[in-house]
Amino acid sequence: MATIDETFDSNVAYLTINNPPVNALATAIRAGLVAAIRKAAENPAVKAIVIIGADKTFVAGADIRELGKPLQRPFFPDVLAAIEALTKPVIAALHGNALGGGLELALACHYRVALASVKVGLPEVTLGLLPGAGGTQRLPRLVGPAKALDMILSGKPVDGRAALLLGIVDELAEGTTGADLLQGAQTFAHKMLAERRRATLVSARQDKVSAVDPALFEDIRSKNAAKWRGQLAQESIVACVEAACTLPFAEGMAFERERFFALKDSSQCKAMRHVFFAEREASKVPGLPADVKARSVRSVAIIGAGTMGGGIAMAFANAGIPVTQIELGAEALANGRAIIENNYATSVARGSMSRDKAAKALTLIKGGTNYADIADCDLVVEAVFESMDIKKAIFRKLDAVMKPGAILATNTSTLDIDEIAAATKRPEAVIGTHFFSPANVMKLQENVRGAHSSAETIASVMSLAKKIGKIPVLSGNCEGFIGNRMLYNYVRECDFLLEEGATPWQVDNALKAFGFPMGVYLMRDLAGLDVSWRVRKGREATRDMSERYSPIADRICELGRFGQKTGAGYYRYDGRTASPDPKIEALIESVSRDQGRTRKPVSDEDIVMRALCALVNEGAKILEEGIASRAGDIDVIYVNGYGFPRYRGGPMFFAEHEGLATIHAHIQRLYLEQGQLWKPAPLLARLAKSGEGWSAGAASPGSPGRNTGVHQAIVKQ
Ligand code: 3H9
Repeated sequence: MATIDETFDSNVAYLTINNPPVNALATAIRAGLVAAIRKAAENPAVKAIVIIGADKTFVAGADIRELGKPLQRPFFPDVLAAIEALTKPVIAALHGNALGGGLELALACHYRVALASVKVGLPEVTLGLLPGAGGTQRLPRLVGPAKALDMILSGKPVDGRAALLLGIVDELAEGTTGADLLQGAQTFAHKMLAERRRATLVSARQDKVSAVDPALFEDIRSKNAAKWRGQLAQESIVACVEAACTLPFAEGMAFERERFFALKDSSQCKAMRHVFFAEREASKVPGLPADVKARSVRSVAIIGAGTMGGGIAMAFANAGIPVTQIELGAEALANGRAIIENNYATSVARGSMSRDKAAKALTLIKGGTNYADIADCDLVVEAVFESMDIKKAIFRKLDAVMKPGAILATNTSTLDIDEIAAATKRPEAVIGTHFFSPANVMKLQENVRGAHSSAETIASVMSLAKKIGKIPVLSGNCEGFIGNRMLYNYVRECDFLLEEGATPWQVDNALKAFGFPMGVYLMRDLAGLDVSWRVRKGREATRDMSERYSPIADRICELGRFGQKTGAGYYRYDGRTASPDPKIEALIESVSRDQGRTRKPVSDEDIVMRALCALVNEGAKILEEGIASRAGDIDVIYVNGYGFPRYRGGPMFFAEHEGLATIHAHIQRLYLEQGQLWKPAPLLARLAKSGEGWSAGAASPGSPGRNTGVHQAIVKQ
């Protein structure tokens, strides 16, 4: 129940916002606030008002679910105007999160008292929005337009101490609990009353927003033009903060309101709200018994101190979990350690991590060469070279030494979890934990359940991923799992487009214009072309020769061009700067000639649609097979692991937004033109006909192991 709980104690009314879990400002809360404020205003015994959040937090903002519908009265800016207009002092007491509308509410109060641990910020930009209840008008008046822009454009919160220094809060309360905060707010309220102090309303302050050099806004616009291309919220945020510096408060509010509504109703905001909820839903596994408990993981071992092993070790150490890395010899360990040290030094130099935190994390990472040293660890993650034989040998050893109850995880990005698990006598403890590079930075963790992974093992890795700040998604077991299986199709079609008339730079630019941070070919050059070449050579004997295959990547590797690290790949490089290479254009043209193809101009729209339809068609198969539980899981993987623009919501959201019938018609056309590889996924065909969305087509939730059953059928094909 969303309520405002009202209590009264020696001249002060306490209004407690109670709407678990995050005290979002739903309609009932806004209405409750208006009523409670009116009552307190009319009660002569009340001399001051404290607004506080129930339980562990103030307010995480507007109720995001309500943003998808027409907004209901009382409108939020009106509620805030009523609070600001009160003649009795109103004190916001902040703990936990004071985000978005939560901070806007606090800024409309006359004073702010906070715990040092509070997080205050305006993260609306992460939802494709701007603060729509005065945040763009009040915050610049408190902290100046430059800092306000920094906070609103990044969406990043600051803690209580930083907020105090910035002038966002007036005083920090001693202690760490909600009770401490209440005590602090009470003391503050009595001090205000005793001193008969009158606060200056934030909306009335002009010192920080008058005579601001307009160059500030032009600078920000021009510096970020490339980064913001295609996105709507950022430019509107700059315009609103500029309005705070040029217009009277009331006019600035009206300007903000107009821009807020334009964004709220945009497809970008809808896409980002979809991703927000999909990210939270992804960690909930359908079909897991309700009473299953995640095991507590207090120590982790990593097999392999290469790039992935090192990144994974850092991810655990950053969350305070001790890690032991195992390598074959002292030299490999020392090399791995040096890379980790260097990575931490870079983070400290960039200011993204404090020196203390980096030093502490480093002390948590140890190395060794003896498996016996890790026998007592709660979890071991194997992160070695992608070779089934090597992985099986490692899992045999792990099975022999690890204590009963330990979780045995593999970081494989493609290999069969069941085959790896079969090398042990405890397949129920084996699971995939697919991290993305750099593993200490990338948020996605694609966990892969095998046929025998126990519910406890699954629950444990899903919960642990959240503890270390990752976004976990559970995949079934098939080649490439969700992410790489789809990527394979996407890359394949881009290669075919090269043969048909496009160039790598045209493909890359078209995908970048769609919103990917990097096109396919720059990405492949950066990752290195040699590894996948080796994989392709390994599969050559079993490849289906009747299927279309592009030899372009192989031909480039045959020239010793392995990407950026060799100074040449699809592009040629001057340091890290890539430029188109006529030699590659000639090579592609010769491949087209060899195949007897007449090259034709390909439009950027065709490139994007073909690449995206390749993702969607495979995504639909993955959904129907139950490899993914929900379309949203696929979107979460693509947004957080593959650079799919968040403001487009992920490939499955994109398809639904375009209309599944439209996407199906496009794929059907490609099927007629290109053949079997484009056979429309049966689920897509069905939904296109019925007019339903993806939610009508996901495989019904089953018990753990359901997906692997599907996988076995795939492997046999
Ligand atoms: C806004 O304020 C607009 C205004 O400027 C203008 C208005 C006119 N609404 O993340 P968690 C749910 S826009 C509804 O797992 P954590 C969430 O879905 C808003 N629901 O916890 C989840 O539900 P479930 C600006 C919300 O501890 C549960 O709460 N504010 C909201 O890891 C727990 O969430 C933001 O963008 C919400 N506002 O992190 C802040 N927030 O249990 C958005 C959360 O069913 N929120 N839920 O899966 C966050 O960043 C994080 O949730 C927070 C807690 C840091 C608060």
